[in-house]
Amino acid sequence: MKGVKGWLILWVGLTLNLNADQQPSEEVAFSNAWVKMPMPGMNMTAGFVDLKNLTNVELRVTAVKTPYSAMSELHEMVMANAVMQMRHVPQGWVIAPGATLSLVPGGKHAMLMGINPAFLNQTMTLLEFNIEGIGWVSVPAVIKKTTP
Ligand SMILES: [Cu+2]
Repeated sequence: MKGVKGWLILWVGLTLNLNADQQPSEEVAFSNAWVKMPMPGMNMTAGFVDLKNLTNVELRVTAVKTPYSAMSELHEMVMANAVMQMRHVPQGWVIAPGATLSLVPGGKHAMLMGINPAFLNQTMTLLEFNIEGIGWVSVPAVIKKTTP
């Protein structure tokens, strides 16, 4: 948990406006967007969504962010030495034309770190994804206390 205090300080003075960054997109369709409420005492969590490519070309998701996480990364779960491990995927993921990228518990996910304490009082947030050649697109995401 090194650096947590530094992240908290970064949040001081920031104004959170859930609507400011919203960019409706004709290139992608979102569904099932949600973010897990962090476990008590933790300041990291994960976000999930289905992201469909509505275009006729490949799209690459290259980054994720939210209004409440100081640092956010694209992660996936992989088996290494018979143990499930979480890995950062800096190159992101390609979505074929018409295909859907699913971020789900136990699989690919948006790793959200340095969670602003104000997040704990919210019921909604935004998941924002950077798509190569398009820019940032975002979807409102329900905050849930447990995995459904
Ligand atoms: Cu992760």
